[in-house]
Amino acid sequence: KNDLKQVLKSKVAAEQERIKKFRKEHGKFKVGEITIDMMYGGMRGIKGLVYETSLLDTNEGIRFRGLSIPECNEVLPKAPEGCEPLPEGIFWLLLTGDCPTEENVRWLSKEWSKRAKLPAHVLQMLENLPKDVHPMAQFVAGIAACSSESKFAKGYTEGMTKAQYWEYAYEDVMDLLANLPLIAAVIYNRFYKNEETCMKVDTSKDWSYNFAKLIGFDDPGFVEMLRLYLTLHCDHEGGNVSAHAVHLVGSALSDPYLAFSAGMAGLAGPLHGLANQEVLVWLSKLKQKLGESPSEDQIKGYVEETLKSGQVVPGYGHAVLRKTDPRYISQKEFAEKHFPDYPLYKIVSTLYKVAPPVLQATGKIQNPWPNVDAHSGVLMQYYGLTQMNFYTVFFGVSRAIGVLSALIWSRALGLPIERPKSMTTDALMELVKSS
Ligand code: CMX
Repeated sequence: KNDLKQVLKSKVAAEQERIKKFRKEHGKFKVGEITIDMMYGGMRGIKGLVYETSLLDTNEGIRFRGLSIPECNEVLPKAPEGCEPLPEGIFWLLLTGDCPTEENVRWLSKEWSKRAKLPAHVLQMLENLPKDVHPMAQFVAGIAACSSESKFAKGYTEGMTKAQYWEYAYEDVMDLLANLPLIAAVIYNRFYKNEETCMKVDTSKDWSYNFAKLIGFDDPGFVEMLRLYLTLHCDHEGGNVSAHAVHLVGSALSDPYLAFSAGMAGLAGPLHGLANQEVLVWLSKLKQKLGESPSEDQIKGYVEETLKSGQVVPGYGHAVLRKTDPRYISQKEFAEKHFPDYPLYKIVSTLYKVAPPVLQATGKIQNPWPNVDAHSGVLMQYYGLTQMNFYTVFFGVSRAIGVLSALIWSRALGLPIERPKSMTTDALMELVKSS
């Protein structure tokens, strides 16, 4: 009952059947309308993708297989000595739709630690990269280079059947999740410490503990923070850039390593995952200018200046959400519990008070509230992980959990190659004229 692949096997056939029936009965049902503004506007509001693992409500935030973030924090298993949910648990939940038992989660921790073994050529390639290559670019390269190990690609060459796609994808996903902390650690240790990474993983410990250890952090507080962080950033339905990129590239039957590296290239953008780095850069400039304990008015003035100079206020706003991101709240609660008097946390809390009205007053920003990236860097800073251009790599390790669970399901459901129709402006004008 702990073997995840067997658990999944029992679900796949039933789900295929359910969807077949649903499509037969309602395949021609109209889901919505597409306007010209939507086409020029980044496809906002177009319901055009099927993605099973999570769903975003504009006001409530994300739900993972129906569970809100506070519900997940409550019900997901914890480490024997910890209070925060284990990311292994959310992987089990996203993949199977069932809340895992403690035993399930311990099985998964062991399974990932057993599979952790980075190919020598990947290590060598990372070691040969110049140090000024951004950690996210290194991460993308490291993941893509692991494609040499893909069981999915090998299976395809050897003629696996369509019904077997998901099983081969599952094997790659498990190997990739096992190896992501190693790839991240090699980059971190070389980039910031000029050190080789000791690749030993403790098979009696969980994924986050081992990840923290690999980068030289053994403070139990940091490990707990990492467990929460890696759980919170795992998935945000299918249309965001990283999830959509993985889905799109995976639909061409590129193997999970290649599909995931494409998603990570998207996460590296400043309007998406890089925003957590941008927040810290922005906060550091604020501190440089205004000192460690600025007043509310000073912070408000800094937000106004940022807007006046034509820049975005990083960590605020969202393409879909219209309220404070519950992932922000969850991180805030963690900070409140562990370091309520940390000066940087106080600045971030004051921002939460003063920034939304300023953003709202512009009249054009759809969502003036903070998103996940407004808080995560502060947690890292408190525990001494100060290298901000590494933050998006943590985000990426976590994001793997959701987008790769979804990728397994895309292959299990036999979703075809993605190919929406594009139009030229002339063709659109013609369409309007002839209507
Ligand atoms: N600061 C300043 N201006 C902002 C803003 C912000 N935080 N958020 C939105 N705007 C501006 C947009 O740039 C846009 O301006 P123009 O019309 O002049 O181009 C206008 O407000 C309307 O934008 P919107 O419909 O509210 O937001 P979008 O869906 O276009 O963009 C997002 C969403 C997240 C890219 C945007 O809010 C932003 O740039 N935020 C800052 C970066 C950030 O925190 N990104 C992380 C998001 C979470 C994640 O993916 O990790």
